[in-house]
Amino acid sequence: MTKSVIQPLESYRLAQYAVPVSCYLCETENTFDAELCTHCQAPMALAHQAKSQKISPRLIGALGASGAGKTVYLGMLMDMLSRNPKRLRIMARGAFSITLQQTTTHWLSRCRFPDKTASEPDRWNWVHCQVRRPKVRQPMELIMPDMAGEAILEEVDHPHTYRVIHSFLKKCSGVLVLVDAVELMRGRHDHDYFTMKLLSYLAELNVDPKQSWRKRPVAIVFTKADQCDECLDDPNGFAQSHATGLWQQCHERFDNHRFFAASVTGACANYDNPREGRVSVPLRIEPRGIVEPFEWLLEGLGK
Ligand SMILES: Nc1nc2c(ncn2[C@@H]2O[C@H](COP(=O)(O)OP(=O)(O)O)[C@@H](O)[C@H]2O)c(=O)[nH]1
Ligand SMILES: [Mg+2]
Ligand SMILES: [Zn+2]
Repeated sequence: MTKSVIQPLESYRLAQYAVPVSCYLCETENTFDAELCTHCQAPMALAHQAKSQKISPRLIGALGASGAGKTVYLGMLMDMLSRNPKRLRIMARGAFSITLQQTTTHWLSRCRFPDKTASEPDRWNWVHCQVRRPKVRQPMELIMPDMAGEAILEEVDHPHTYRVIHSFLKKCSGVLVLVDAVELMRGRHDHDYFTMKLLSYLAELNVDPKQSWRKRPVAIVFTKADQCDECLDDPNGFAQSHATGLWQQCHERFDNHRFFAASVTGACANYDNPREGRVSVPLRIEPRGIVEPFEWLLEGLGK
């Protein structure tokens, strides 16, 4: 004998699927419960957060080759801003926005640098935060992802391979471009070429002159300045002498650019590990020049 069972008809659930949610980056419509955008893989949490706010968030990019120091820089920036409210007051939106800061400080406090960022977009850390500046009434909502250098290079070399990067940079209001100063000082130009490719990608991204990158703020940040006094003293002069092509391109294509130098550590030691090769160990955390490029960028956005 088969027992009769009452099966509740939950068709009201389907109604929720009838109202799509647009991805914040590429505007593709997704279902309300999608975690990542089906088109570009950006987290849909950004769209949900943006919908619940009056001000629409602006996008800020931290770009640079793999190993330039993006993860360490962004993690330290968020940590410094959240601890020094006199300069800029920052409030993370959504628990996911704290992970980058948490991981960076976790490893630095154990005298290690954080692991390399995975190249799959679904594994990147995104930061969505509200920033209040002294003497400015209106707060800003910002979104910053920590993208992998390999993915950025792949997109620059073969546009549209990483849709999330393409959509992001089209809509982005300003960028911090990180360049490894130590590599430049040693005469290795991989980071220099990478940055030049990236800047020409940006310059050619929007054909409409009204949306072009010419007027958007571009901060070039020389990282690992603890190992390169020359760039700490005069970042502009350092660019001119050690990254001439990059310096020229900035002058010709970006009206609103500036060179900066930054470092997270005061000193590092190196040792050879049979499994990982040469490993760099942060001995002292002594951040310098971390907040300045970000402050300058925010001023540029406000104009
Ligand atoms: N000396 C020095 N080395 C740094 C600094 N920041 C990063 N590094 C080194 O650069 C490596 C790559 O940093 P990471 O932030 O992961 O680079 P990303 O690939 O651009 O995200 C780290 O493992 C460190 O060895 C710094 O401020 N000073
Ligand atoms: Mg990284
Ligand atoms: Zn999307």
